[in-house]
Amino acid sequence: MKSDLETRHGGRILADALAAQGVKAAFGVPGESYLPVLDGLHDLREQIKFIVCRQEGGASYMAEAYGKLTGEPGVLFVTRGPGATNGAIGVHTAFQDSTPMVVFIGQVPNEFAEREAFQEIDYRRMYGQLTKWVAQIDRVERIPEYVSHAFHTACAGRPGPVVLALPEDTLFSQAAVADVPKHHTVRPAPSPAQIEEVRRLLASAQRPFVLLGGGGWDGDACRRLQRWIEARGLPVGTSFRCQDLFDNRSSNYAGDVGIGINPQLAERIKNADVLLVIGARLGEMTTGAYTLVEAPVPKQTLIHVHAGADELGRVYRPALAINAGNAQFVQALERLAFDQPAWRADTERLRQNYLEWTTPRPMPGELQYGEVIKWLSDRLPEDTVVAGGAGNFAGWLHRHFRYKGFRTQLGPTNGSMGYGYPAALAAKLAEPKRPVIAVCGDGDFLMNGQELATAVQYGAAFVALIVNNGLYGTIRMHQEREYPGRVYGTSLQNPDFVAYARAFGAHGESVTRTADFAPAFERAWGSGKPALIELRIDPDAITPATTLSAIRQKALKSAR
Ligand SMILES: Cc1ncc(C[n+]2csc(CCOP(=O)(O)OP(=O)(O)O)c2C)c(N)n1
Ligand SMILES: [Mg+2]
Repeated sequence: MKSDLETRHGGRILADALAAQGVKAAFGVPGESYLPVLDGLHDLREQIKFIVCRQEGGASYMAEAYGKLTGEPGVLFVTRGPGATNGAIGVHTAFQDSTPMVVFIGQVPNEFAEREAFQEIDYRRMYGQLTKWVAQIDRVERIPEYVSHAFHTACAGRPGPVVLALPEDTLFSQAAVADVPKHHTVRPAPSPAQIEEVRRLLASAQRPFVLLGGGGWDGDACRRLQRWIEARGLPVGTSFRCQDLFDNRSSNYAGDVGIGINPQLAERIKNADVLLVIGARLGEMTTGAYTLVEAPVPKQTLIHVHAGADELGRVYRPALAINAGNAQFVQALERLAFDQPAWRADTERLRQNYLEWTTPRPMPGELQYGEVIKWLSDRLPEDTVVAGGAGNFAGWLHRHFRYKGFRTQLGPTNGSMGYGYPAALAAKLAEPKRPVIAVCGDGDFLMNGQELATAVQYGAAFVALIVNNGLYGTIRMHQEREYPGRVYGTSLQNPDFVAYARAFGAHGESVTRTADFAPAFERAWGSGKPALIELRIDPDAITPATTLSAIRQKALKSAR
């Protein structure tokens, strides 16, 4: 009965609503626009950790990475106007990466609405295309309902971000309302007829290929699917930056289907007769810019399984479209048992290709970055979380690191720079017992280098590698190819990264030769502090397989 309920201000009602959702951490940068929320969180500080960050871009990546790692919505608080604009980057990442996330933004009081008051933005319009749902909570009594709706929406079907704007008067007002229990995650299941059709199509296939990707997975579903795939002898690949959905050491694993794909794997996917895609969106990066699978009617018999009904038939008209959650589909799949001895030879051949493809090749310079990644892959504990950002440096990581289990990889499938460092930090805060490393570019790292202060403040001991080539290398590569010799706007003058680390109270190392990496890593790993290791690589080594000078020569030759 309402009259028996305690009267609380909006900020406390919101904090209690988060606690009811099981929220344990929230990331943000404070603003005067949501002071009552901080006051509410102060009461619950033993239950919910509010991690105060240095820039909303970093905070929003942390919330996204937290959601990606745990499967529970990452929670972000930003102030109105400038906080909301700074925070957009992680919301876009959550949208493209299908990560559950709930973002709270301060808002001008209702009485000032639509006057373009101080820092006023209509978030429904601003965030409309970046989210699953945007709303503004105009009445204090309805906070529990809106929060419940937000968590349901973020997790249901294809997960994604939701934004709730909080007008100041809603937060300062008082009400006596009941809390709402934790949300349910609702995902559809396949029908028996659909599973029978999967059996019929797959059992008669000569060159099948399974592709896994997207959001909404869990460790149990991944392990069970792996067992099923191994028992069938099927070859499997993973979509762009979703390499941890299948143990890369399995002899059925054929590699990642993303940027810089193994050309033999690409050919094999193009020539597959049946393509079983589970959870992946079949986006531009995963389809080799829509070349591996032709749009809109694929040559392969496409079985597309996705939790979001909107994704089915969005680009490709599948032979069989199944609207199902990944776990629900795997559970149904487990009832099917069939085998085609012919598949095994093909799977073995693909595996051999993968092993050759992922063996590091020599690159210019004294520091062999591919060997460094291989060294880490061979030695880091199996459950280490490896967070990466966007840039060519990530190419070596994708190619030479073997991911060994679910959620050992955190990467932005939307190709958003600056992700690796805050993502690693969020992982360390979410699961302090797990080892964590970040792999960053020099350009990439400095987009959120300020979060080193957050790592030090919360004692998050993880090692970040900064691959320093003094370039926005990816763009330089494209520039040399398109406009050879006309270098402009792609060179970087970097700080002394060791001094930078030390200035924050972190551990710093710089490595210029391959042999010096292991001892530097051991020191950083053992420092018990946030640590940075600068890897000075030869800028000519632009990808694991080619050099800038080779790209320039080739472009000049074809221009002649
Ligand atoms: C937020 C953001 N800004 C710009 C870009 C465009 N971009 C993609 S890669 C890249 C350069 C990356 O430089 P660095 O981190 O040094 O990695 P490198 O390519 O040199 O290895 C840029 C500017 C992007 N993807 N994301
Ligand atoms: Mg660089």
